[in-house]
Amino acid sequence: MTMTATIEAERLSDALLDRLPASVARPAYDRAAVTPGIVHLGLGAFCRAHLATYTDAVLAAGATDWGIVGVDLLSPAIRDALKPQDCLYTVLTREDGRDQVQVVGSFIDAMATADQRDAVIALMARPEIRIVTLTVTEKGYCQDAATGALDEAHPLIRADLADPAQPRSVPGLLVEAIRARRAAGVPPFTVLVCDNLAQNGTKVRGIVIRFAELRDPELAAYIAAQVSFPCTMVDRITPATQDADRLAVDTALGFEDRWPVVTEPFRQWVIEDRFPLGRPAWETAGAIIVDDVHPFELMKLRCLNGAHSLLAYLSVVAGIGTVAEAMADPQLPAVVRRLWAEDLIPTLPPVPDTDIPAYTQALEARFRNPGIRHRTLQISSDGSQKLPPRLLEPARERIAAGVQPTVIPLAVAAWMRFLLGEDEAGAVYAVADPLAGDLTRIAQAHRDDSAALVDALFAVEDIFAPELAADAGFRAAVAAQLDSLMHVGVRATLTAFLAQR
Ligand code: CS2
Repeated sequence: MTMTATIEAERLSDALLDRLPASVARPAYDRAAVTPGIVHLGLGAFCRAHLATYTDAVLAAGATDWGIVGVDLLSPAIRDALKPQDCLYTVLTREDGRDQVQVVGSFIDAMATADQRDAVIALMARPEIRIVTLTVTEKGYCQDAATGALDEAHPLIRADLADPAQPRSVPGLLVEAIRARRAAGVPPFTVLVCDNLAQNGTKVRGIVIRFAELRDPELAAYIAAQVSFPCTMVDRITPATQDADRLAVDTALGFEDRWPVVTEPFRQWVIEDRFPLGRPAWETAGAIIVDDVHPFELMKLRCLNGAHSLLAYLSVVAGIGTVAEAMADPQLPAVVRRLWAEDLIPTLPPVPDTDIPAYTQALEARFRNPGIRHRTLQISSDGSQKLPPRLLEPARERIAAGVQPTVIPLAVAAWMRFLLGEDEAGAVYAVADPLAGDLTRIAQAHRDDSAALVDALFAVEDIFAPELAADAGFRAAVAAQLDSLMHVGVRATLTAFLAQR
């Protein structure tokens, strides 16, 4: 027998909050007194760095009826990590080597649809739940990304229409919960979509009503008349948690946290104030309450997320691992600046109290934050869902205004090159996308013929609106960039690109 018994680190919990190091911020309120007011669908890193931190501050200011019950939708993994630690977890905020550590308490319970679907629906139907918030990613809404309408052929939608009491899709779950509330005489909750869709609330409203129409037209009419879907703009760069993050957090706490999140200091939340059953006073924590989110959302979705996608596809193909590394590249920052100045900012309406060029300068600093290891491969996922609102819609608007975009064709071409699934050094990576099967098949079929590849991908109507696909100038520009990426590579393509004006 050896003497090296492993000592299991004690797990973060309510009972040991008092024993955390003084530098660690923790819930400044009695968690036992907090009751649920929000059900949150989608327990990933983002909502835990965003919604939960704003709500934590509202609870610290004295509200007791806005606790959040988080629902894990894909697998029960996050629920299973959080439950044994009383749903507490750590938010590690990093910038310039300055770490701030905060234990967040606003999730008061965690569930998973994988094995608790009926209980989740029953909770959503309870009168004290007044808001259902969602971070389920773009694809979670089962939309046709080009039109933003419900994808009626989606396997989950078909399954839910066949068996609506056992929903597996997000529209199916929302509609079943609203139906159950109505049957119990409880007015509907507000649906607060916190994903990066253009006009997110309005779009999801359309998707949910359409699903309900296919299920029960009378219920659809009720939802159309009674359920509020405010639009929001959400922003905080929060990569998927990595093992090194867990280690850093455990070291800072002196205790074990199985699923912390690492994020940047910046956060922004702009919300339309349409909550018939009330809402937490999120503005006291810095949220901006407005009548119309649209200008804010366009600015963020295009400038931040559009630049992310451009960087991600060029970087994955060139073998550059993170956004911060991409921003240390001699060429990529100049390409991003041109994307903002030439193609995106001209499409934006004025944004209240905001200087848009200054906003993009601040974005550049955020992208450079070396404390945030945001993997370009993570951002590359779900391009079929992300490209339309981030880059294709602005391209369409520029063309409609009589101007060919200059940088967007390069971004679209980089995505097409990315679909080959192999970087320039021959390293293979997975193309993660709900349409991955079709897209990678098309890419492989035309891997030696850039013009044929562009034609075949432009024909995918779920991604390219017919108007944009039909524009010969845009198509030729994408084809020229793709040809260059395929034949001379990212570096030489960028050299040529930056040389022309
Ligand atoms: C990113 C976003 O993964 C992505 O596609 O562009 O997750 C981005 O980091 C957030 O929207 C920032 O608010």
